[in-house]
Amino acid sequence: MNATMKLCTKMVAVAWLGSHAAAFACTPDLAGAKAAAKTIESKSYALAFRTQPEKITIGQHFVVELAVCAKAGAAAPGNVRVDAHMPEHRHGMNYKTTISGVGAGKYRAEGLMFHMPGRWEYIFEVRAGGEGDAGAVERMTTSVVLQ
Ligand SMILES: [Cu+2]
Repeated sequence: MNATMKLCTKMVAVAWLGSHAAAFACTPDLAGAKAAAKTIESKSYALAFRTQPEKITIGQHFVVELAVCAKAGAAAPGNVRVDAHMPEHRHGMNYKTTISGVGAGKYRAEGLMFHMPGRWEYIFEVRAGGEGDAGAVERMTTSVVLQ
């Protein structure tokens, strides 16, 4: 496929998504966790996550379980990154997280720790895999206040 054709395909995909995105949003499946999971969206992806334990304790490691799905016409997620920071304090966490795929669009991130009270913002980055927009990164954020 030459560059011009590629560009055309992309423009068609974007136009189509623009008019149908809301009706065709996917539902990320975190089995058995619907009630506790929080769902956020970007242009191409929907992501649901929950923490383990559900209530985060300051200074205690916790796990984030998440599920990602591509909306209609979007490239499948290639890989996912999870990070968190305190926007008002301009610092991140003191530990690096590790994330592993656990099958069917599900991931498990370990080693997160919020070491002080205040507003923490999760940053989820989904990198497109496969064809089409492969390599494009979309970022989703949501925050939680710890007391
Ligand atoms: Cu801080």
